[in-house]
Amino acid sequence: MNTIKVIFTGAAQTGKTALLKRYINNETVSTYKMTIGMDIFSKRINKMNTNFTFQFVEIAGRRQFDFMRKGQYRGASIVGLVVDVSRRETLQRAREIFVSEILPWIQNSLNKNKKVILILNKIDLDQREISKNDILRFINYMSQLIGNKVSYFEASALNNIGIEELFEHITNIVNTN
Ligand SMILES: Nc1nc2c(ncn2[C@@H]2O[C@H](COP(=O)(O)OP(=O)(O)OP(=O)(O)O)[C@@H](O)[C@H]2O)c(=O)[nH]1
Ligand SMILES: [Mg+2]
Repeated sequence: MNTIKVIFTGAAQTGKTALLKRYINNETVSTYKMTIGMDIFSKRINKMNTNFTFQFVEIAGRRQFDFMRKGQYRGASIVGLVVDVSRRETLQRAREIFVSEILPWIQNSLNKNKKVILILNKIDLDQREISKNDILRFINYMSQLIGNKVSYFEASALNNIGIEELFEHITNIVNTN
């Protein structure tokens, strides 16, 4: 069987669980329940007459689980890096995670087809602490280090905005591998 491993990472409370539950079960996560360590969500998808199992692994954002983070990347093809538009510190945390985890994951892998997706979540909120310019700068920064492996999506797990496009993109990546 073809299993594709996709990591969802980013600061605590950026909406990783909410995005995945929206996509997998069309479930709304309205109260925060922290993920403990990590969580796995699976979905079977048929592409080009082949069955794929997408294994989405969420790495919890809370600092108390930092000791568990690094090992999760083994065997992953795609990383979704989630940022909360209403909290600037989540962009800073994304940059840290990029440098300390995503960059080594890409540099140490023999397979060159790794992809990184920056996901700006909670775009339903009017309170914005992250601008388009901040995002562009961060994408440029990542692209200088890993080339054209970076794509960018905006979403609201709460209001179901951009979810289909995001996961369509993720599940289509296998077509080009
Ligand atoms: N307004 C708004 N709130 C959201 C959205 N997505 C998630 N939330 C809320 O943000 C909080 C955190 O969501 P989670 O999905 O649990 O966050 P997480 O990234 O999984 O957090 P950890 O598991 O601790 O790393 C919850 O209260 C959600 O209801 C969104 O798109 N818009
Ligand atoms: Mg979570």
